[in-house]
Amino acid sequence: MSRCIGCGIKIQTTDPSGMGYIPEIALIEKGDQVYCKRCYDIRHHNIKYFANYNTNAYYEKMKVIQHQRALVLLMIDVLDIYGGFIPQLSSCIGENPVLIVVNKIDILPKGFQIQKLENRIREIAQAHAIHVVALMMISAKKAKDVQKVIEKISKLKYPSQHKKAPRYLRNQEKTTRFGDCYIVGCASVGKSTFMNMVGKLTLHYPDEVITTNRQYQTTLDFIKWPLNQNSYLIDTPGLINENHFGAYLSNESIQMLIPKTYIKPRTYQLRTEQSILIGGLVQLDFECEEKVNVSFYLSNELYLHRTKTKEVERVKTALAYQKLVPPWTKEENEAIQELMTYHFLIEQPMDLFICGIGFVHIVSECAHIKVIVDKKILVQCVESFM
Ligand SMILES: Nc1nc2c(ncn2[C@@H]2O[C@H](COP(=O)(O)OP(=O)(O)OP(=O)(O)O)[C@@H](O)[C@H]2O)c(=O)[nH]1
Ligand SMILES: [Mg+2]
Repeated sequence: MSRCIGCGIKIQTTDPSGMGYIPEIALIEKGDQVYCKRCYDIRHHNIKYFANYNTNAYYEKMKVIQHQRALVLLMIDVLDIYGGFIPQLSSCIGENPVLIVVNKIDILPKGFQIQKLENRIREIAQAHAIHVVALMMISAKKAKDVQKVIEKISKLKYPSQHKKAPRYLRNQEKTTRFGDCYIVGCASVGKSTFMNMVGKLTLHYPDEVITTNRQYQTTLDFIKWPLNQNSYLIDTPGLINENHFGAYLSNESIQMLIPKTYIKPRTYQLRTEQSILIGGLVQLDFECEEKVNVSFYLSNELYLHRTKTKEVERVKTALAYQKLVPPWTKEENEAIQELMTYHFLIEQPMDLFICGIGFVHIVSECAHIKVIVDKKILVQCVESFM
């Protein structure tokens, strides 16, 4: 049975509304190298499809990795460094080594201290029960350091051929540590964009063989490309993290959360009893004796509204459906209405990470911040890495 070269799903010719459909005549004409109807629609008409949110099915699929000697390339979105660590990853991949690749560094503001961010990600990785062998920061879209990742995979696979390897290892031609390399990560972190870039750089494939898109779960099944003679580089579907705003919002809303270009941090000096509304998603209330400096690192398209805390309810009614979006629809709004209030005492520079949005850098020696957000969303307030 052939598979769609754009998303990996099994091709079928009987159910036009089902996944993997292609008319029989097209299959006969084009042979094995075909795109399914869904990929065609996404690639040529940017049509939206509803993602399959089944987390259990995702984990079941990924469990094949634990029975193999494989390298796991865990791809993380640079704006989602806490949410990017898949919760049950270790139960899927077993003891296999993990190469962490942080993608989309092109969206970081100019002059951003990337080394400090990298150190923080190493700390987060340590708290997870995975065997991290290296960490790299790339932009798959801009081809930045993709070649270095390819070289790293090769060094990890054939330690004996690495120049700095001990002499006794260098003599053993084919000492390999693992077979295939699986690219895993949450939805839309850029796994398929990375695959396409690797295909272009090393296999001389044309641009964009695999379908990529801002909508979640574009890739539906494993896609295997030759890594070398006897192993494969494997693209996998993305997990829709239940702690992430993206799991509850429509494609239109998600588009607003994903930065299209590099972030221009927005900085405010806030007085006590002032609030900031991040679209219609999060409310931040500030209580402080002196002004607090707050910088937002999130999509430039996401609207921030500053107001007095006592005015928040009035503002919400007055601006609803105009500026306080996302969410755009009643259904989305209802999905994120189990509100919970987190209280954070700020006595040194701190960063507030909100899964699916980005992070907020807060500078104060004495402030109390209330974060009001749906309880499903992961919120972390930690000592600043900047
Ligand atoms: N700014 C920026 N955007 C990127 C980068 N890599 C990927 N993207 C964008 O992120 C979106 C998702 O990319 P995909 O490659 O489809 O992501 P994926 O991880 O394969 O997603 P699923 O298949 O849904 O799990 C697309 O709009 C890409 O253009 C990058 O390095 N920088
Ligand atoms: Mg993909």
